[in-house]
Amino acid sequence: MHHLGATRSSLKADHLLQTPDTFIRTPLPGASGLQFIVHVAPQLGARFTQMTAEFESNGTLGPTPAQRFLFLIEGELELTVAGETHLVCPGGFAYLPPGEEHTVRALSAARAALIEKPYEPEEGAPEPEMVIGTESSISALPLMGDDALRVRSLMPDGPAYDFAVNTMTYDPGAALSMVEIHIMEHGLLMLEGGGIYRLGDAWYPVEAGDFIWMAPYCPQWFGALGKRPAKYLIYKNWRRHPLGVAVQP
Ligand code: UGY
Ligand code: MN
Repeated sequence: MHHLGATRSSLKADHLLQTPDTFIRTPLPGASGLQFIVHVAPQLGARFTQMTAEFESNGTLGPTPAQRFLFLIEGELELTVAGETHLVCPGGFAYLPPGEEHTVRALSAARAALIEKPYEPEEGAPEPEMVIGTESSISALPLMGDDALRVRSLMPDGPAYDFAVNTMTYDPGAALSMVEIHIMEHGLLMLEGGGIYRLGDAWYPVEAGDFIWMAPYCPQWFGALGKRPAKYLIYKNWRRHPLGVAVQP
């Protein structure tokens, strides 16, 4: 319920904070029994899309022209790919390289983060390979030696892969040690807890359920507040030349 048009959501040239009270759902081609919240897309200047897919039980996802990363937030999904069927539970994720045919069907009402990006081939690099995993089975590494801020890398890192998706978990009071300003853009979904996000020259209170897009070079900093850890899922483009050309080996 809006109070005279007030919302925490904010759109600026270099960032978007989108809070659940401003989410609009839309159907997309090829999918049935589910709706999409398109958080960010090239229409806003991003070079990827990030959506939340909200499945009814038995809903099925359509194909994508791009590579796809799926992270399950709630419910259960069945992923069929390369002749095998996998059960995906909350915290489960999958990376489907471009052209990897697959089907996704919901076994219950479910909610998943979907990140899609046109693949940028790299001269001499191997083909990217499919990944299916669970966040909890990935080791958490302290960021810059800070045990109170832990990063789990869900994607493999190597020349074949042109983006990364991580979870970052902040103990109460933990914060990024610096204001970051970098060429990579981010798509970020708050999964747990909350805190203060600096984006550009604004400081926003944020909490679980919020989405943030940060354009390249958007100044960014986060500090966790409250009595429980804050956790987010974060996308960044990675390992490709800024001019967008394949570099000769
Ligand atoms: O990977 C990152 O750039 C990350 N440290 N950024 C962020 O949390 N805003
Ligand atoms: Mn960053």
